[in-house]
Amino acid sequence: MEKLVAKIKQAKSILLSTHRECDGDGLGAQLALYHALKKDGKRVRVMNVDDVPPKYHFLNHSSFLEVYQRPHKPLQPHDLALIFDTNDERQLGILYVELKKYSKEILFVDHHPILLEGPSPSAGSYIDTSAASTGEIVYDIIKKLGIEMDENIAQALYTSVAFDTQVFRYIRSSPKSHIIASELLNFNIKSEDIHRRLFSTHTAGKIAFLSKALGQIEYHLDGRIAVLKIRDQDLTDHGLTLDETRDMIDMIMNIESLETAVIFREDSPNTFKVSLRSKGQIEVLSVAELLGGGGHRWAAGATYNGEFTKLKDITLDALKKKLKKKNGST
Ligand SMILES: [Mn+2]
Repeated sequence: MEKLVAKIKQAKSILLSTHRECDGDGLGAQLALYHALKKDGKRVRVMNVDDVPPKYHFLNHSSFLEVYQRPHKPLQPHDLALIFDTNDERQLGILYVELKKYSKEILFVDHHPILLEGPSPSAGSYIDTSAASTGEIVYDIIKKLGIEMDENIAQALYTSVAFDTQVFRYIRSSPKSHIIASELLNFNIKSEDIHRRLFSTHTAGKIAFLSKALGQIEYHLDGRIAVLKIRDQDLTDHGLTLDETRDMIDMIMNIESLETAVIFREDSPNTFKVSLRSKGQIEVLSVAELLGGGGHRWAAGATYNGEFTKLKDITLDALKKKLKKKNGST
């Protein structure tokens, strides 16, 4: 942390980014540091590889956040690039290739475990898997930089913390998320409004889609594993965006009998986004890695290219083996 903070202090020009299909954590973390570094007089650019989902527009980033896939000012050489909420360069796609050309140094600031198979994060990256959100880490960075908190920073950090903890449900057995939030609430941020914007943005189309999709859940191993396949076409038929399927797996995990769930989202023929969750009896990170992905021990994912039947077999076999091993039966 000290080394990271020293590098931020030294850098005059900094670019901030996060993983593709950004979420409230990565986005909140990068925006919080943007506001803080601007106050500190740095030259800062915020650039993501793809569009920010509309539900985050309350963060008022449109005047400065640039999207690589959209028209943007050409990249200029900068001292430091910081990438939040991932340590896997593939999560930035083509933007990472560009950043390598223009950055004196690229560092990841993250709370995901480093992948056993896959690219290693650049040397000097800061990864703390005990942090419940990347926002928690950025809070520490801002404190160590000695930059005073304000409303803009507080709103962005609160978004990070509330998003990744799902409003303080998943705090990794630490009081830190609550302690940080209690400080942020001293600023004029509308916490209940933020909770609604993050988690209560269902459209009628989404409910119609859910009523259809949830009826197709398959259960395995006495209801301990749930499997659901959703199709790109069903999403577009109901006017949904990809971001709107992100919370489906967490919804399914509310089923009491479940230990683990998997959603296969077909994005194009033979391309699937796989989401895995576990309540903690088994880890699902290695299953995601088996499919070429990554994530956390109990929440992980992958993008898989290939036939669905093969993908489903590999995934279910791995999950069943783990659960059976855990329960001492064959
Ligand atoms: Mn995160």
